[in-house]
Amino acid sequence: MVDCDGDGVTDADEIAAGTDPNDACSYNVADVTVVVTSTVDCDGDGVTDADEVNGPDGDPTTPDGTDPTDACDYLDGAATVPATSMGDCDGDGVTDADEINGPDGDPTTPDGQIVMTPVIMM
Ligand SMILES: [Ca+2]
Ligand SMILES: [Ca+2]
Ligand SMILES: [Ca+2]
Ligand SMILES: [Ca+2]
Repeated sequence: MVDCDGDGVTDADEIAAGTDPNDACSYNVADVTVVVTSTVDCDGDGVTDADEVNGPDGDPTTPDGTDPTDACDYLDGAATVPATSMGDCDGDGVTDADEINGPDGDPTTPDGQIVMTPVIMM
């Protein structure tokens, strides 16, 4: 049950399905049976395929992940790598890459967001 490219689909299943067992961006999401270990972000939304397919609970067999082939389908705040998608999912004229990455190009820093610090009344 080896999965050489780490996309969560075993080599045997990939060969049977006609996808490339050595290309972590070539697989059918429906064929994922093991935990995704690749570090690629195939759709460019800044969320790795592993995070999208495995989902918050880390189990790829439960359908709580987002679509790793749809740059408009991702969880806010889940981006860990710079987004490369030049699409504009919400149609506001700013590319997804610019929206996700922010001015410094790093999606893990909260630039552009106003962080409210709770005031604790003693
Ligand atoms: Ca594979
Ligand atoms: Ca593959
Ligand atoms: Ca992605
Ligand atoms: Ca996605």
